[in-house]
Amino acid sequence: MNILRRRGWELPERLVTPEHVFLNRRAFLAAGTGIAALAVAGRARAETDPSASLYPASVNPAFKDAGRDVTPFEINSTYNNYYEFNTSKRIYEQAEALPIRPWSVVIDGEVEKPVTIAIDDLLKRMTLEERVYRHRCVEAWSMVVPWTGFALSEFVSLAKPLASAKFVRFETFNLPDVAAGQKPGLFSSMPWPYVEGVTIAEAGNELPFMVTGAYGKPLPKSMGAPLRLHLPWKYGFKSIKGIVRVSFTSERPIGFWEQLQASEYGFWANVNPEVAHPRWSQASERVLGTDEQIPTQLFNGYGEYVAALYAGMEKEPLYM
Ligand SMILES: Nc1nc2c(c(=O)[nH]1)N[C@H]1C(S)=C(S)[C@@H](COP(=O)(O)O)O[C@H]1N2
Ligand SMILES: [Mo]
Repeated sequence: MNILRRRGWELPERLVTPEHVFLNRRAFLAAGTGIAALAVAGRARAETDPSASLYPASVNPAFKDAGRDVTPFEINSTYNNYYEFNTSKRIYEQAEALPIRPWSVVIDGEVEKPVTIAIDDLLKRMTLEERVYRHRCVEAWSMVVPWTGFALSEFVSLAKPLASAKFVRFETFNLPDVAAGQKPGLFSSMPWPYVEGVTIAEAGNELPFMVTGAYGKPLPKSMGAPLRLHLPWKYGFKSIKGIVRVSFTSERPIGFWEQLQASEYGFWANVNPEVAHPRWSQASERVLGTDEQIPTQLFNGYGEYVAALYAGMEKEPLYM
């Protein structure tokens, strides 16, 4: 297990990370000692989380198997992109400081009636299920996660958007006192809060999943608790974590990464092995927690669900 982990960590994600601040190697190795602490914190949380009794939820048979091994929890919950905390992959200890109760989500913009809903009320109103999804980061690594959550389309029905709503815009918390990466000065060029968006048509697709749990338990903070999105056919940066606001808009939202570097990270960001990132190939991916390098699939293998969304849109930069 140790060897498996160490190998996964030592693989050269630093060569392909989108950030320009590379990980300090000594800090990186030192972080390994925090695993046991995380396991303890995770257990404590599972006992105190008011939503704990909702897990595990029943598995959606259409998504019970992603065709690859599920990435071990210990790896997945300790290897994360969450720039609010810092730009390394080792944010899980810092993320524990995020208060996730009380937590509410604002629904506003082009809707019949803007509302603010407490996370536990939202959980009661939505149909929770488990789905095993593949995740492909733009940095050319991938993982497989048994998520628990509800369909974004069910959330959209709850929000009752107006006909003028063409996009759904998601926003993460902005808490510089808790999340050091958001402190002015440190990474002050970063356009906080983190924002992402999809079209209304994409939001109505079967795949987009509002995630509240993973591995049959409430979601670890490192993975975006208490609410994150997962869009399995798009590069991972679209799958925004720590959501506090969902707005329905007539204008296309500009995502965090698009704002930082529009020439490399666009609105659509659909996975395509044939369209290279300006600085690296997207043809294959490293399987997190293993030494394996496997071919990347168009739409991350979810084309049967989503390809029709993009018919006639060949002029759009669909794959960056
Ligand atoms: N708020 C927020 N959401 C985010 C990110 C982030 O830095 N901040 N990183 C994204 C990226 S690049 C990836 S690959 C996934 C990682 O999710 P994971 O930590 O559960 O593996 O979260 C995405 N969502
Ligand atoms: Mo990513």
